[in-house]
Amino acid sequence: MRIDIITVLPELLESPFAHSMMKRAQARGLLEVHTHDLRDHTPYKHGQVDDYQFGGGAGMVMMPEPLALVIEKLKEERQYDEIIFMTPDGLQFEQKMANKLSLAANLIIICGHYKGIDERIRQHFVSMEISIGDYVLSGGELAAAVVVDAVGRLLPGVLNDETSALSDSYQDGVLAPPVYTRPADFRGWKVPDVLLCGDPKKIEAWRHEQSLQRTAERRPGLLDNAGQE
Ligand code: 6GU
Repeated sequence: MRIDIITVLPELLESPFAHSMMKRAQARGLLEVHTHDLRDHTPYKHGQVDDYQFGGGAGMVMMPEPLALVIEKLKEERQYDEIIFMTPDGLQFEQKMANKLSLAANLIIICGHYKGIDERIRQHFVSMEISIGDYVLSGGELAAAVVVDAVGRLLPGVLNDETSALSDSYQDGVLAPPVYTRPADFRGWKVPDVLLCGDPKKIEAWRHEQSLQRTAERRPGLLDNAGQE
């Protein structure tokens, strides 16, 4: 998969993909992340990429021309499955969306700043708008990093234990069960006996029950949708 990220703050996107799983995904040739500094593509002087909004009001808006130029240049080079705009008024990002996006070959992600981007770019270029939650970030970069991480780890071959993505919280619509490691007795706080019993069926049953219990307590709404799709 190839992901092209358009941003005014490319530095913000260096570290998130330089470590751990995302680093491995790229080293294995399974994921390519390319960031594009919008200021390198603007036809305006002094790297200008934003301007006052028509009709007045506080806050700058990202101009359409620089964005259109980068997007068009990328589209000449390959076909994109989605052109995504990161915005707090987008569709709420969730695991199902990550699963779907992980099947794409090429994605463009546009990071918004200031008051947002000129509406005409959304109308004529953007195919999908994503928000990562009901709060406002100062720009789309951190949100884009969240999406790339969630999608990138699902690419076949990225996880060492192929089954482990399947047992993630949310993957079957329920939260993951609690996990323990050594020592079995830590300050008198003991690991549940069942995990030490050696019977995989019993352990699986316990984990399933814990998942359901945890989901019922913390996110009861998830159970209404569990098992669908
Ligand atoms: Cl995608 N962008 C910004 N700026 N804020 C957000 C967001 C995105 N998702 C939640 N808050």
